[in-house]
Amino acid sequence: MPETTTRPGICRICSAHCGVLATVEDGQLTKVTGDPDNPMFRGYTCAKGRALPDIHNNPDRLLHSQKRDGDRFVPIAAERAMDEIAERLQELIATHGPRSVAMYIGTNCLPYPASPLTANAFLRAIESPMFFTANTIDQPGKQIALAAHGHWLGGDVPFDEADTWLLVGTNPLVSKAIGIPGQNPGQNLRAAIARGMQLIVVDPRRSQTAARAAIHLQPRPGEDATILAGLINVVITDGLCDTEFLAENVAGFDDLARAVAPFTAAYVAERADVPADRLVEAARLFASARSGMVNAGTGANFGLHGNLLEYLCLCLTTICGRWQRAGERVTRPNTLMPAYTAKAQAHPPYEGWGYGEHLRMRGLTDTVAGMPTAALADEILQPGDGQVKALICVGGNPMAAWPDQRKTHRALESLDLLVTLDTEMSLTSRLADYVIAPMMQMETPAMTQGSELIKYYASGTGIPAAYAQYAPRLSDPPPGSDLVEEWQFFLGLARRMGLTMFFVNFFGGGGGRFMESPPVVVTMDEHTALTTEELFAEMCANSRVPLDEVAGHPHGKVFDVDAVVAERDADCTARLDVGNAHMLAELAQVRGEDHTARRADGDWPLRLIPRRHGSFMNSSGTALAALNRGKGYNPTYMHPATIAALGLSSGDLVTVTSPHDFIPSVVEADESLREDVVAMHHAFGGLPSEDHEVRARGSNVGRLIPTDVDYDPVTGIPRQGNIPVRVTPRAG
Ligand SMILES: Nc1nc2c(c(=O)[nH]1)N[C@H]1C(S)=C(S)[C@@H](COP(=O)(O)OP(=O)(O)OC[C@H]3O[C@@H](n4cnc5c(=O)[nH]c(N)nc54)[C@H](O)[C@@H]3O)O[C@H]1N2
Ligand SMILES: Nc1nc2c(c(=O)[nH]1)N[C@H]1C(S)=C(S)[C@@H](COP(=O)(O)OP(=O)(O)OC[C@H]3O[C@@H](n4cnc5c(=O)[nH]c(N)nc54)[C@H](O)[C@@H]3O)O[C@H]1N2
Ligand code: SF4
Ligand SMILES: [Mo]
Repeated sequence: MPETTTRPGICRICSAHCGVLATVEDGQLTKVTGDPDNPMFRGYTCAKGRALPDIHNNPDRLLHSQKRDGDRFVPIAAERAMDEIAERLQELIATHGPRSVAMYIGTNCLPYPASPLTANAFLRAIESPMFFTANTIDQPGKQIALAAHGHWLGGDVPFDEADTWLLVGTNPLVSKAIGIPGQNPGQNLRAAIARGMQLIVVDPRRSQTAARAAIHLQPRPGEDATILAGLINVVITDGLCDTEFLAENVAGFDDLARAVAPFTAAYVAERADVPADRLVEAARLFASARSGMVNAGTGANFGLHGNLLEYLCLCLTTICGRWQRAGERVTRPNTLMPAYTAKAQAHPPYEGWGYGEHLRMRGLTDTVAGMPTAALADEILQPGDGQVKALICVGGNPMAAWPDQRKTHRALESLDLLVTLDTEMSLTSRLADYVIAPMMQMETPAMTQGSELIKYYASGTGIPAAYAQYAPRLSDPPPGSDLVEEWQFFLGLARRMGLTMFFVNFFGGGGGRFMESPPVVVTMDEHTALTTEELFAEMCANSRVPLDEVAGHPHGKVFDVDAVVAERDADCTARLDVGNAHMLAELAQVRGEDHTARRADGDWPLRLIPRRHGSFMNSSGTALAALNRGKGYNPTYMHPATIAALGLSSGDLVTVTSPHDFIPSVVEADESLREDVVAMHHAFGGLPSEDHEVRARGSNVGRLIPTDVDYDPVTGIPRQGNIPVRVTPRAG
């Protein structure tokens, strides 16, 4: 008789970290469903979570690490691969110095909290500053803006009590990422609307979220900073600010008021192509409500000026006084993170960029958002002192996700050593010298600490309750496989290289900055013999609720944490800054742009914008039949009128051309879009030589994006949205 068990687990494909039920037969995961006994999710999952058995048992999954042998790959024992990689790294460091070794952490570190931290400890142990993450090609403006504005130590206002909310270029019903709490966002929004919440959404597409809004502004893409400045201007001129909050806690208000004054409703309406009266109505609705915040997503961040846009979102929240006050409950109390005292006061602005390691191009530096990933390909390609010769990629897919795919291709091919840690032969792994096959999801222990942590990096994220869950390993690695846990791979390298690593929990800007208790430091050297379970225990050593206690509630628990925002310290003089000179100078620059000239460009009549797919997490799952249901490509969504005007039909093959490059694609009608906009999901497609497979695997949006033409001078993020394009018929 096969042994079958069904136990609670945690899906960690996205940051929602849904509590699920996992059925395991003879060690193998066979079914994942929602967990009705989980108090936070109450049975909720999405298609991706329910596909976890197909993801684990995917026939394309790597069961052994791989080593390049000419044009093909041969299996290699993980321990042997570590021997060889350690030796190659030592040679490179001896010849070219530690800076020649870079690390890139992608989205699939999220499921494994120890993985990015150990990767970071390893890089510090070899004394290389070249630690990059997907964050700087995501929304680095969030951390840059927080540095310029400061943090409110009382935390966010709760979504479940607010009567309005403003969402700009984000679609949390699908992405679960921000604004509407991602723990069953559909239910959270339904309950809010039933309670009377008036949602305001700014999106060039009538997204699933926009369709539920009381006011949907459907502007030209890339005008979000303009729109936010316009909204702030209305709030100020209508006298709708929280003057008491401003007087006590805010600096720079007069500068802000002066800077937004030229953004009159008429100007913004004409420039962004939204009705002026709706803009004014949105501002009044937002500011005269009792409670509610502003959150922006990738759509708004990708159109250049992401730092400014995020800063203006904070400014609008702040001038309306929309932060939790003394005596109110703490919206996101820590549970598996250390307890802290939320206070009704500002943490002052701090240095956000311009320090630390300097890149060799475009004047870029380290920042609170991390190192500028959009320049890493250049760091690999540009000869000279400090050139990057080796890259270790953990749970990321540069060939699918980085801007300028052709440049990325040249860069990765020119490396002396490319190592990926990936569950399959991803596009990037196909260029690697070694591919390390890791254990995945249910084969490793899980906890919700990471999902708690993200609130420090962006308001509107994180778990909105004292909720935590721990799940042990639920399934076995596939029979006959040789898989490592990612953090153990780095420990294996360190051991071979004679390094001592200092593993630090909550390193970096957001997390570390606000911890009252010192961060957990675990020293790892050749004598370290830890299990992941033991490492998790260390990581939770100073948690508010002990990990053991959390583990005693296998379905997860909302703990009875009575956290209330404290009064401000008597000696506190800190203020939030809404008049940051850098940001307001950028706003003046935006106002000075000749936007009509930019728009009336006959060569590029359309703008390409990003959007997430409900069934895939970026490139993950796109090739899996259980998720793509026979449609493994990313179409070019266009309004039917635009398709007709171009003499095309839905399903036609087209070429999408930007000023930088071109890709093939397949047209698909989508009435939810503006007629001057097309939308595509990113992280699809093959290598540049595989365009003929467009109907099977789609094409790569990143190829249309140059990294050195339109980019943010602080974070290096290029214009990844609002991309000027034209769409033309293509034979074949
Ligand atoms: N044009 C354009 N570019 C973009 C974006 C966009 O919208 N448009 N979005 C940007 C954003 S927001 C982000 S976050 C980045 C994403 O950039 P990346 O994180 O680099 O890309 P992903 O596709 O998420 O890479 C995930 C990789 O993890 C692998 N994987 C899956 N499961 C596991 C696992 O359990 N363990 C390990 N080790 N690996 C696993 C997958 O096979 C895949 O290769 O892309 C950015 N680039
Ligand atoms: N199902 C699923 N969930 C995911 C992911 C996934 O791939 N699939 N990826 C995860 C990752 S890495 C991230 S970073 C988050 C991202 O989460 P979100 O930022 O919420 O991403 P989207 O769901 O694409 O929503 C972006 C919205 O911006 C709109 N938009 C595009 N251009 C503009 C513009 O110029 N201005 C404005 N105002 N709006 C614009 C698009 O139409 C779209 O509706 O999602 C995460 N969750
Ligand atoms: S919403 Fe995210 S965490 Fe929840 S089941 Fe879907 S992919 Fe997994
Ligand atoms: Mo992302």
